Amino acid sequence: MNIYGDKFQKHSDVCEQCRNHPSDLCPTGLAALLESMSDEVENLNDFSNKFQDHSDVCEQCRRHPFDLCPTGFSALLESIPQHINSLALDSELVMHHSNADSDRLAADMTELAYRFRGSLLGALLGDVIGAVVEAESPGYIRNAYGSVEDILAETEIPEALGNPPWRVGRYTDDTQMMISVAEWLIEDESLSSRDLLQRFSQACDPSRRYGPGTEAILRKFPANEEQWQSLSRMSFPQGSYGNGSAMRVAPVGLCFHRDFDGLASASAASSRPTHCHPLAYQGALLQSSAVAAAVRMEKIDENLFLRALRIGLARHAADKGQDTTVFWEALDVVEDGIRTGTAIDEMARRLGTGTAALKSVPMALFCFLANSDSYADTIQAAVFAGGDTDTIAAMAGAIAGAHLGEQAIPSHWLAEVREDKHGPDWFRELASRLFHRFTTDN
Ligand code: R7I
Ligand code: MG
Ligand code: MG
Repeated sequence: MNIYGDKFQKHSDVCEQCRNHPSDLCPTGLAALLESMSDEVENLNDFSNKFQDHSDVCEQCRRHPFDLCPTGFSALLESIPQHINSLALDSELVMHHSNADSDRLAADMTELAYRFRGSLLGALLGDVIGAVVEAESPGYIRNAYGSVEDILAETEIPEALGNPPWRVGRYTDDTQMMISVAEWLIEDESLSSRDLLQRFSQACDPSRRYGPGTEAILRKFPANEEQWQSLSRMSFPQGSYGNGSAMRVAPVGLCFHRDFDGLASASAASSRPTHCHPLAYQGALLQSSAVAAAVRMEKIDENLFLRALRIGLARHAADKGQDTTVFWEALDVVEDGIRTGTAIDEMARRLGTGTAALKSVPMALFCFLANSDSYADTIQAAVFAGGDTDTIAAMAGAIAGAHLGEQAIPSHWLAEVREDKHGPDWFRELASRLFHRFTTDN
C-alpha cells in the first residue's frame, strides 16, 4: 500500500526538501499529502490493531470512517505507525478537533449568533479606535495616550492635505468595504466579483481614507464597467498586494466557517476585483481562515489554530501554484513569538505593521493569539503597536469578536462609535442577516 498517495510520491521525487525531511514538508508537498490523506484514512485500520479492536464494537467508527467517535479517533491516533508523516496527523487532528467544537457550537445557535455579532462589531470598533492613530509610531502613540479610553476621548484630529479634521468615532474604508462584502454574501447567490466591485464603488466615500490603488479602481469603475477585470492592474501591474482585501473579509470567514473549500473560493472572489496579487489573496485567505477557526474553536490552542491556517495556505494557495514561502515564514515568526512570549514591540519590528497584506495580517494574528481570552487586550496590543492601526485592529478585532462573542466587547467603547446611519445596532442587524444566510445554507 502506498500510504502517501501517488500525488505526493510524484512531488517528492522532484522535491529534495520533502524527500529528505518528511516531517517538515514544503507547502506543495503538504498539499499533495493532504489530498491523498482522505483516501488513506480508510486503509489505516489495515495496520492499526487498537483502532481495529475499537471499531469491532463501535458501529459509528465502522460505518463512518470519516466521522469517527472521539474514542475511535484517539485509538486511531495512538496506533498509527510512526512512519506516517507527523504533519499529516496534525492536519487530521486540527480538522477533527475543530469539527468537534463546531458541532457543539452548532447545537448552541445563540452562542453562534453572538459570535457573528462579535466579529462584525469587533472589526468596526477596532477600525474606529485605530483610525485615531493611523500611521503613527508606537512611541508617538504611547506618549500621547495612556489607554484606549484616552484615544476615544479625542473628538477631532487634524487630517492631511487640507482635508477637514477626522471626527473621532467614525469608521474608515475597512468597515465600509466589509459592509459591502457582508451584503454581497447575503444577497448575491452567485458571489460574482463584478457584483462586489459594483457594491464597493456605489458605497465608496473617499473621506474614509481609502488606499490609493483601491480608490482609483472604485473611481474608474462606473465609466469602465465592462473592463472591470483590467482595472485591478491599473495601479500595480501584478495587482495590489495591499491589505485592502484582508481587512474586509471577516464576513466570509463567518459564513463559511464549516466549509473550508467554500471559504477559499469566496475569499478569492472577494479579493479579485481590487487585489489580484497572490500575496493579497493569501492575506485574505489567512484572515478569513482565522475568523473561521476562531468561530469554530471552543478554546484557542495556538498551535492548532496556526496549523489550520497553514493547511488552508497549502491547500488553496500552494496547490494552485502560488509561492507561499513568505507567509509561511511569517507564520513561523508568529508561532515563535507565541511560544517565547515575545513582547508586542519586538513582534511589530519582526512582522511589520504596514499596509501590505504581508506586513499586517501576521501582526493581527499575533495580537489575537497573544490575547485570545480578551477582546480589549487584543485591540490594545494592535493599536499601541503603531503603523496601520485601523486595519490591524479591525482584523484582530474581527477574529477576537468571532471567538469571544459580542459580550466580550466593552460597551463603553462601543458607545463612542459616532455614525448616523451605521451605528452598532445596525451592525447587529447586519450580523443577524448574515447569520440567517449561514443557517439557511447549512
Ligand atoms: O490595499 P488597499 O486597499 O489599502 C488599504 C489600506 C488600509 O490601511 C486602509 O485602512 C487604507 O488606509 O489603506 O490599497 P492599495 O493602494 O491597493 O495598497 C495599499 C498600499 O500597498 C499601496 O499604497 C502601496 O504602498 C502598497 N502596494 C504596492 N506597492 C508596490 N507595488 C500594494 N501593491 C503594491 C505593488 O504591487
Ligand atoms: Mg482604513
Ligand atoms: Mg489602514
